[in-house]
Amino acid sequence: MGGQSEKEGELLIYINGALVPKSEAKISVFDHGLLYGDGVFEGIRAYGGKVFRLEEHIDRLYESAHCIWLKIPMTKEEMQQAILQTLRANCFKDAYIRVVVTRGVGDLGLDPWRCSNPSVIIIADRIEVFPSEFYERGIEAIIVSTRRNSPQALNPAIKSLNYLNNIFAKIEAKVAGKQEAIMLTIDGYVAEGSGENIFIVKNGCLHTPPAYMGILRGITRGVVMELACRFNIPAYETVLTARDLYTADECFLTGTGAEIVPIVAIDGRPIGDGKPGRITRQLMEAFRELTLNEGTPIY
Ligand code: PXG
Repeated sequence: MGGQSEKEGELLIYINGALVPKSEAKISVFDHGLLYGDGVFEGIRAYGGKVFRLEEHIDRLYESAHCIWLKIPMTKEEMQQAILQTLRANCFKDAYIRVVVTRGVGDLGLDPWRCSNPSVIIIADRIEVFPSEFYERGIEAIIVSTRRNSPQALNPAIKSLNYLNNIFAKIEAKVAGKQEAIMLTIDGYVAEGSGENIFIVKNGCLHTPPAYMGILRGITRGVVMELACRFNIPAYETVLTARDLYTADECFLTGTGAEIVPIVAIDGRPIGDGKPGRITRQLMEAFRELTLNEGTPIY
């Protein structure tokens, strides 16, 4: 995407109120974020000097923290300012922002009450976008054997630091030589990608699995639903099976990192005519435009 610049030298990382050079940005080995994956995070993007859907991301971060009994030691307004400050300190206009809040330093026991101070980390870095051919030609995905975490065990709606479930899925796709993984729920219904939500187009209508299936309520997913409404494309939350994916007219993934990526084959079966579909392309274009036109100004 380009456009971003970095002040001479090192990236500055926000850790607990201070901006420190990347080489000095360190966290204790006793932090429960490391020891147990005990924490929450967000992935956010800035486009052309504006942060896309910043408030929604901050709201989701605080909701995730609330669900795991973690009190973020700053207000949402302070969090917003800390994110903008980190972007400004690095002179970024286009960036990927990772906000991490961990349980903090404790001892070797699980007990989170022994951790007194949550660690707040904000990393702003250059965006590593997918290769442009992914968007032009679409990607191939497989339905992996690793099932999405059951909401009764660890609700995927909580964006926690436990991402092994998603990493297993990604590994399965890579081992199979495909770009993305599609995960099913424990009951065998379509859930989501390894780090993206999934949509299909069938007979001119958009369908995506309902949030209650046990998925992350993606912010990009929400934006796509808004765009569908604007274009009068009927959009539904529908319980989907593998068969619905194979027989879809179009299919795509949505996420902050991926944006909207067409899927043109699943488990070796071409989707539609095996090329990115018309509605997918319409939504991709509208999404791009939206990211450039709205957002919280950094400067
Ligand atoms: N599902 C899962 C499991 C995710 O982690 C999404 C859907 C899409 O949500 P948003 O709000 O971004 O539209 C996500 C978030 C990465 C990366 O580096 C991607 C995500 C999270 C962390 C890292 O690819 N996607």
